Amino acid sequence: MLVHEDEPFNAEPTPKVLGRSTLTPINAFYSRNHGPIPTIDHDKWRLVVDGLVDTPLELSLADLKSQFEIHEVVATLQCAGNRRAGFLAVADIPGEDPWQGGAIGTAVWAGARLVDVLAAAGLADDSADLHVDFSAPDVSELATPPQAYGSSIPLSKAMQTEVLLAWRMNGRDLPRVHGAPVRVVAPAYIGARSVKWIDRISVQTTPSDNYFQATAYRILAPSADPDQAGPGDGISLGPWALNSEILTPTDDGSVPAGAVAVTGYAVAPEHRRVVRVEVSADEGATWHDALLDEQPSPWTWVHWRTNLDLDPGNRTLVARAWDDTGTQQPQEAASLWNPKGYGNTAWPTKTIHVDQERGT
Ligand SMILES: Nc1nc2c(c(=O)[nH]1)N[C@H]1C(S)=C(S)[C@@H](COP(=O)(O)O)O[C@H]1N2
Ligand SMILES: [Mo]
Repeated sequence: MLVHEDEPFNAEPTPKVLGRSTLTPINAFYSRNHGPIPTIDHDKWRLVVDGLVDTPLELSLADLKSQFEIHEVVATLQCAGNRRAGFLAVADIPGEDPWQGGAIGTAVWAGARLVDVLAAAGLADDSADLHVDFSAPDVSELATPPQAYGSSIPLSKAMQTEVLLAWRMNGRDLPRVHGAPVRVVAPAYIGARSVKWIDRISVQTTPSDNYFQATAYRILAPSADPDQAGPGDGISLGPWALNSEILTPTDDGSVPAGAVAVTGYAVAPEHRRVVRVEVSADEGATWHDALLDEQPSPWTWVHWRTNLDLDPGNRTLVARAWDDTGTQQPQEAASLWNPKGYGNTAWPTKTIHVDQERGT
């Protein structure tokens, strides 16, 4: 793992490791934290469900596991800061980790559906324009003022069957660093909404007023001073946008001339599919279709691969993904740059050295 920070712990796998499998092993799954990882006594843990519901609940872990049907969802989590490193050539982003393309991973999550828990709490009007607020106990000193982590999703998303209160990951009990005993999994939304160590769910008329919803995880205007940003500034992030990354070869890597294997991943926005990924070795003059691996579920990335016949020399590889609305990624990171460095979905590029073929 490439560790960006020890405290709070922030780390991502290397591209090679991430590219090894469609399902990311737990020990290769990125970890994104805003404060210390809490130690929670699973016997004492309670989940409160309150707000605009008829019958507020207080559930123990045993209650949650016994009163609700367990469901499995194979889903990708991706941090809004994934690929931020690609913004740094445009302009510096102080105070934020320079994530490469590894702030993303795919796991088999299992737990109760959020919609089932809301129904048990007697959610009155599931069609109303409401928000589901998530609270956690980990206190972040990075927030202004320092506060426990929280965020929210619209009720319309919370009602969807893919949104889980998960206590299992890849067939094992959810690890502490990934939110044990229970975390939210909100597929196709920025990772910040998949609140770990959740202890309270509240249905309310407004989005969370937590720092990490109201002030952070927003696209500020390029000219804005992030230190002056306050609640409501910029564009609040929820669903993510079409994105892709080249995993191999790696930047500055050397490969022998001939057939060079190029691999990576692509993710589509919710309710869309990645239908084409192209790779170019001549700055987009010509493109080669990559083969798409099987996608385990509509809520995951797709891995892709192709071989390019490359002569010796320095080459820049470029990739771009298309979804089933005919949309493809923006070309330039400069066109997306924002002061907190969220949502870099520009064409990924890798500069490589193609050596003489062995034996020539
Ligand atoms: N309680 C809590 N939940 C949290 C966070 C956090 O710091 N505290 N980080 C969020 C962010 S920004 C991301 S990208 C994901 C990362 O989940 P992971 O560490 O399991 O990969 O958790 C989200 N949930
Ligand atoms: Mo994140």
